[in-house]
Amino acid sequence: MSEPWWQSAVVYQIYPRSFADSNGDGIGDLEGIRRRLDHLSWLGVDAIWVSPFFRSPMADFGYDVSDFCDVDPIFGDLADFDRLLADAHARGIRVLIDWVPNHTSDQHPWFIESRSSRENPKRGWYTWRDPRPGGGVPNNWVAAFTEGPAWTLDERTGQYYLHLFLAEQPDLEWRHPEVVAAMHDTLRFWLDRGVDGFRMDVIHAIGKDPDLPGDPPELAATPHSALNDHPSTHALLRGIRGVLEEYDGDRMMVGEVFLLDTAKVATYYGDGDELHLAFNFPPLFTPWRAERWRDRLAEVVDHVDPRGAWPTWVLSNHDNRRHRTRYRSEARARAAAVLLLTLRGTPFLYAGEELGLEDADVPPERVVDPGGRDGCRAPIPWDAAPGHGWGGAEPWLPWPPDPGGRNTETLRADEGSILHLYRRLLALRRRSPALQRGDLVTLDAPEGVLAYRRQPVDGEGDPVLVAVNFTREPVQLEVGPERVLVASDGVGEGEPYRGTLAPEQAVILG
Ligand code: ISL
Ligand code: CA
Repeated sequence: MSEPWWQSAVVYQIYPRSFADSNGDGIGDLEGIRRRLDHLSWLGVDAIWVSPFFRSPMADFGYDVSDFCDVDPIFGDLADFDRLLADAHARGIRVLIDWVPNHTSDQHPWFIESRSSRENPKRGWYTWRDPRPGGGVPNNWVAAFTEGPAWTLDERTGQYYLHLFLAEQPDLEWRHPEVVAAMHDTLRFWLDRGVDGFRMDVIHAIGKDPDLPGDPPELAATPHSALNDHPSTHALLRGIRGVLEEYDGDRMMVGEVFLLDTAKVATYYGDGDELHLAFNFPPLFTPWRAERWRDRLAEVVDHVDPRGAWPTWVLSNHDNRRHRTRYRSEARARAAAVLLLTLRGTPFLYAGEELGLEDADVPPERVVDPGGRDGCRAPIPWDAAPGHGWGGAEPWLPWPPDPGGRNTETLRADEGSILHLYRRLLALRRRSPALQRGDLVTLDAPEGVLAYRRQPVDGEGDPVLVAVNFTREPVQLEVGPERVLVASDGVGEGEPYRGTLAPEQAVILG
């Protein structure tokens, strides 16, 4: 039996506003993505995940959806989506879209109806509660971004509605069977169009404790979305999985489980009947230290592997500072790329990391995101010319640092660039069964070094050895007669390994 495609795939996240603009309005769009597919083919990614492009008032830049089954005009239309999908598929690139099941926009027709009166048939599609006796919010849950209450009073009907994010993002009530049916239909809409699957936004939050118990006082400042872990979500996920299984062709779902605890994240794989993949975010918040990374690997071995589940790895996304910024040097970003692309599991790249982009420095007057996540969403520079491939208008956010040097065109012309390193890593992965699906065995290594062997599972292909020097010193590491397949700094590639790792160098040997 052949293994599912998403286990050996490398997925590339595209934040559509920031990727490529086709009509010169300064905002990226679907046609812009389509025109840049050659870059992704050249790089060698297997799949793209496109962050939301649905109709939206953009209070949370598309994570507030007012129509799950249409494209927002700022991004194009359904025909643009169909063309993007067809052209991606023609290049062998799968397409995942971003499904936002926890909440809608407050401008979604469902919510407009729901809030119109207590008797409205859609009242129960959202979570409405009376004020507490004597007035006040129903519980102490805190919303993300604002750090204010997760409740807003609707004056007209005198009840509060729940929103784990902005007040413009009311939470759907997944205990209501009509919500389940309506949301399943939104999946079918896109599955019918041919998408390969979904990234599912804050999926761990869709089921809530019906009693809405308050969060413990010591966690009262933490957004409830980072704490919600109610058992009812698991049955909901099995229902969602069932919808995907109505379709042929290995459709998949990767869930954003924003619980910073790998043991909890692992439960969302269920018994092979919930998520195919779950994002595990503790590594994304892990500093550049060998011991800390060793712990992260061990947590996956302890909690994900025993379920027969397949891990994921991610270092950057549209919600957090890029790892190039967090790790503060290109040498580390390069070594981190070797790590990310050689661990056991499915790696997720965030557009621009292959260019070694840093977050933009966004002056206060240009900050537009209520969560302050603008820096990592800076536009991708495509060439060295002043508009960097974005046509005329000033893009919606400032450029990242050094767009004249750090752009796709300039780095493609430089074989020593980080962009070429990513390409060589992807090419090696693609021809190495050990890297794609092999077991991972951690090896003894000097302090500050992480070393592991990737061992082919069924004797298919050769094992490879990976060593990452997290320190600023050269380190001796004896591993027998091996050849350097890839080095993060390019030094010595194709030559025999000499037994020394340069400072902050990572190598793949085989
Ligand atoms: O963004 C965060 C911290 O800066 C996270 O806590 C984030 O709220 C969490 O990862 C959930 O994120 C997802 O849902 C949000 C949306 O704003 C994010 O962009 C999305 O990735 C609400 O839909
Ligand atoms: Ca545009």
